[in-house]
Amino acid sequence: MASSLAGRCIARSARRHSSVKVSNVRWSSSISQRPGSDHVRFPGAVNNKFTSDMSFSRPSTLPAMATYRVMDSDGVIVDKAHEPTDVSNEEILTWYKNMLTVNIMDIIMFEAQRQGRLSFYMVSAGEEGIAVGSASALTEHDVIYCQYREAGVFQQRGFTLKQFMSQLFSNKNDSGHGRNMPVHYGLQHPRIFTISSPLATQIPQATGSAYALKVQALQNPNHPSRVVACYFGEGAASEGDFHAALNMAATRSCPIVFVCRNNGFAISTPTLEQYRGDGIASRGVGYGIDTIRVDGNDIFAMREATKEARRMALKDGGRPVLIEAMSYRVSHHSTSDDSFAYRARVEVEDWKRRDNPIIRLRKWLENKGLWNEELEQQTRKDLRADILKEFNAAEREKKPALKEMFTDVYETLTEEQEAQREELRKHLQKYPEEYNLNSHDGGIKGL
Ligand SMILES: Cc1ncc(C[n+]2csc(CCOP(=O)(O)OP(=O)(O)O)c2C)c(N)n1
Ligand SMILES: [Mg+2]
Repeated sequence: MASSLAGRCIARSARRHSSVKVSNVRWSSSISQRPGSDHVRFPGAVNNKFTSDMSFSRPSTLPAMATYRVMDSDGVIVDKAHEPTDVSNEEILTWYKNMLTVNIMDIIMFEAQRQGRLSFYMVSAGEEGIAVGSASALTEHDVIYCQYREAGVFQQRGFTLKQFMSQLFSNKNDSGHGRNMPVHYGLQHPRIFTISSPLATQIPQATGSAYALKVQALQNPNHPSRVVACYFGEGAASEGDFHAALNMAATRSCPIVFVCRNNGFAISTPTLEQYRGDGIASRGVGYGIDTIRVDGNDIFAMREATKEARRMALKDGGRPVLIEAMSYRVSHHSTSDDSFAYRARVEVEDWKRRDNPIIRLRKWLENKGLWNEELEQQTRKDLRADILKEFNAAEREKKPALKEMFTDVYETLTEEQEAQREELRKHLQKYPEEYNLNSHDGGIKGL
């Protein structure tokens, strides 16, 4: 019943939207070429002219897509028409504090991993503006898929320090019950899907979600309009999943905003070795997707571009939009990486000095008289104290109950799972001194 209703809705929407044009085109293209026409009408290229000038399109001769910015590196708004007027100073201060929170948390957690208190960590240094700026333009109804370097999205959406720390320490309060590597956050509310390690898998999933939202909107037009926002790195865009997802989103006209963070590296592979085209933006255009390249160090540009992308994504029943956000990965890839093995320290230092989304917004706030050194020092001190409080509490907290190893795959445990649990129980009873059973919630009884 539900599926047939969905089917009717899709069919109705298809008639109402893009397919109307497509079917006309197909119909007219079936009347072969009109004599004397200067246009070609192949089914796969419906609007192009004949030419007797044989010239190959050479991407290397085309200008690179420009990078949109609102604010320069001195925190000055370049074109006063783009002064952020749709948002209060208080809200802008919240963005600043959110970027600072993630930045301070990164420093603490990176160190904690080095001390052996945490198994793994990834920082998002230099990319806080992309995450916080774009997330600030989304509504609470929008659905989000992330890669792993977007802690700022979680922070902007209200993920609490306790939630961050519970996941990082895999304790019993972790919503994922300690089954994931650190940094693979996720929570049903505020509607952010759990991060998964295999690159790019979230991109087709996000397109599928956007298609579902489109169908939902047709079934229930009174539901608040919503889009999917899907984040990924430029390295992930080398996966087949990226291409399938973009093409699917384009052909099915799905309401989705793709946010590609182009930070110059996929672990040790620099972008020059990843592609020869004009970044990831040119691929969006290739798939017939409205695309913009944005300065990722400029939080105002990120917000404005995402807000507009969101509006466009909802227009006429839905369409995808691609944002390529440019930045430089000033950090190592993760705690498992030493990037000075493949890039010069001086290059990183140069980028750190040259630009940074946090310093840029700070300059803007100071120019406005909204911020000063004293506030900076006090805020940093307070945030550090808040983070350390949750850090210490989470580190001391019990690990998830042992039974969580078996739950949440099937609604109830299968016979095989029951047998495996029993086998584990016997093993733990036989060798209790080999395991730190009491660090788990309920000890052996928690199995
Ligand atoms: C399918 C798959 N292949 C390879 C990896 C290993 N891997 C993890 S992160 C990464 C680089 C991704 O680079 P990018 O998408 O640019 O994100 P960034 O780390 O720069 O934020 C690679 C190759 C993986 N996790 N999954
Ligand atoms: Mg990258």
